[in-house]
This record gives sequence, structure tokens and C-alpha cells, in this order.
Amino acid sequence: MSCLKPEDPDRRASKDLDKRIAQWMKEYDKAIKLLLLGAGESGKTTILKQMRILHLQGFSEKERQDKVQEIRRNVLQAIKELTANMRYLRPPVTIANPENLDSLDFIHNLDMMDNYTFPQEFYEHVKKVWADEGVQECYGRSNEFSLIDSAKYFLDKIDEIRDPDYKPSDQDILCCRIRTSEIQKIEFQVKVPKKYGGSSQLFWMFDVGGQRGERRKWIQVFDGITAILFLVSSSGFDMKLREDNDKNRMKESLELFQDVWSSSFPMLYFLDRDEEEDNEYNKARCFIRDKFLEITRKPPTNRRMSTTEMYYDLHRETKKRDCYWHFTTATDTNNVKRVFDDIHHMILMWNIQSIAPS
Ligand SMILES: Nc1nc2c(ncn2[C@@H]2O[C@H](COP(=O)(O)OP(=O)(O)O)[C@@H](O)[C@H]2O)c(=O)[nH]1
Ligand SMILES: [Mg+2]
Repeated sequence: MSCLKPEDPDRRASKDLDKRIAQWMKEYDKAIKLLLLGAGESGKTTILKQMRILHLQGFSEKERQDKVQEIRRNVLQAIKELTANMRYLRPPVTIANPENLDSLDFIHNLDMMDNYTFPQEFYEHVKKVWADEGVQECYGRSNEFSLIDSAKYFLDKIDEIRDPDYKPSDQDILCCRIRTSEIQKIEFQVKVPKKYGGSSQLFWMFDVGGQRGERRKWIQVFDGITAILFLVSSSGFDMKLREDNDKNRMKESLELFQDVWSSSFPMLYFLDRDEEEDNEYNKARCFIRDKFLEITRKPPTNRRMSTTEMYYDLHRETKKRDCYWHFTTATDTNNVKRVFDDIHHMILMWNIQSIAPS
């Protein structure tokens, strides 16, 4: 006669949990969908490029070749924006060395043509103008007008960029700004640490145009999003929007964050960007962080993003919202890797919590 021992309740619970984890691991193959949001020029496309460097094969020779013209166009845009704004500053600045006036004229007369061929003469003029003390003073006040972030980065390396055999580095590609107006999606696999079951996890990351006119497109990718990565440029607190010169960038970003926060998405990361260790800058970015965190602590408001109300209501019932923030530099691959590892870890923890017996 055999005697069946009643099963120890703890063992049973543990077995149940194993089963649920196994089930979860099956589900787990499904993609984790991350949506990058933030105002224009907050670093969304840069983060997407970092994912390609970190989790895919980076950029091919052909892509590098294609970026050459775009980087040269960034040089042209930077020098045009700088020199065009000198006279509009209050008080205005003028060119310091009159010998550079011809070069200034040359730049003023250039159009932002797509097919401009960038003769060597172009670089000579740009170099002279960029070195001019008046232009440098204007650069020092570039928070007073719209200037592409990587202006100094590219203008300082003009000798490399003018080389007919110039091959952009990863950093050059990260710093190259092109306006994104379509939704872009990349897929990549990330290794899961052994303690969480090993194997790998599929991620989808979406990048959408951040400028105002493009926001209605966001709705197309909202469905099934795991988390939103919201980017805020910490250099934007004293800058105006490129698309609306009366609007402060941080204010715009706060309003957008408020909208996204009201949307009740399951999890929300707030990334902030910065690279300077300077104490004053540190204080400024903490101030910015606190402004955004204040929004997350307010009781929910009825402010919503138009047509998605029903969707939001659905999620409000069932999903828990968290908000985590990081200071990060989107152009720094190691920094982004650390932040992304953190995000991945949080998602794993979040999934484990959602399957744990209550
Ligand atoms: N200095 C600095 N520049 C950045 C950072 N993140 C992005 N940029 C630059 O800012 C510009 C706009 O970034 P982009 O990713 O195109 O912004 P998006 O409009 O949100 O997609 C690009 O030239 C980037 O190289 C950052 O953390 N620090
Ligand atoms: Mg973009």
C-alpha cells in the first residue's frame, strides 16, 4: 500500500510559481515595445542610433558614406545659423576681424541646397568665420537663438570633414542631426542575465517626429507599448523652440510630459540629458528634474490627448504607472548602455512582480 504524503503548501506555491514563470518565459519572447517621446531635438533619434551601435551591427560602410553629405550639411546649417543671428542679438555682435567680411558674405549668399557640392573654398571661408572672435561671442550666446546642438562639434573638426576621403566615425553619426518626420522602428535582441532565466529578449523601439505638427502620428504606435522613454534636453531651459520662437523649450517639454503622463501608460521613464559636471549646471538639471517629477506627484487631471481618451481609460483601470528618471548623455554610448541596462532590469523586475503570487 502506498501512502501519498500531502504536499507541503510552500512547495506547491513554489511549483505554481515555476509554472507561471515558464509560461511567462514563453510570452517573454514577444517584443518589449519602447516608444521614444520628447520635444524636437531632445535626443530621440540619437538614442535609436545608440541601440544600433549597442545591439545591432552598427553602421555599414554605405550608411557611413551616405552620412558624409548630411554631416557637411550640418556644418553649413551651423555656420549659417550662427552668422545669421549675430545682428539679431540684443545687443548685436559684429565680425571682429574685417578681413573675414568676404568670407561672411560668401556664407550669407549660400542656400541650404540639398545638392550643394561643398567645394574646398567653402571650408576655407567657414574656418575663417568660425575662428572670428565676434562669431565665437555669438556662439557663447547661442541659447538666445536656435542653433543645432552639434555646431561646435562639427565646426571644430572641419579639417577632417573637408577631406575627400572623410569617413564619419560612430560619434560623428551620433552627432549628426537630421529632422525625423516619419515613425522609425528598430528591432533588436538583448541578452537576459542568467539570474533571470538567460536567453534573449526581443525589443522594438520606435522613434517618432517630435515637432508639434508630427505628434498626431504618435497614436499609430501607442498600442501595446510597454514603456515610454521620455527625453528632455537639459540645455533647453533657456532656449526657444525652433518651430516657435516665442516658446521656451522646457515649457513645451513640460506640457508634453504632462500630456503623456495623463495618458496612463504602464511605465514611464524620464530621461534627461547632460554631460557637464559643473556645479551650476548640476543645480539647473536637478531643478529641471524636480519640475518634471512634480507633475508625476500631482493627482490625475482630466487633461488628455484628444482621440485616445478611450484607450487611456482602458489602461487607467488595469495598469500601474511608474516613473523613473536618469541623467544621461544621448551621444555617449557607454552612458546610454548603462541607462539601457537599467531600463531592461526594471522591465524584468516589473514582469516578475506582475507574475508573483499575491
Ligand atoms: N551635447 C549633446 N547633444 C545631444 C545629446 N543628445 C542629442 N544630442 C544632439 O542633439 C541633436 C538632436 O538630437 P536628435 O536625436 O536628432 O533629437 P530628436 O529631434 O529628439 O530626434 C543631434 O545633433 C544630437 O547629436 C546630448 O545628450 N548632449
Ligand atoms: Mg528625431
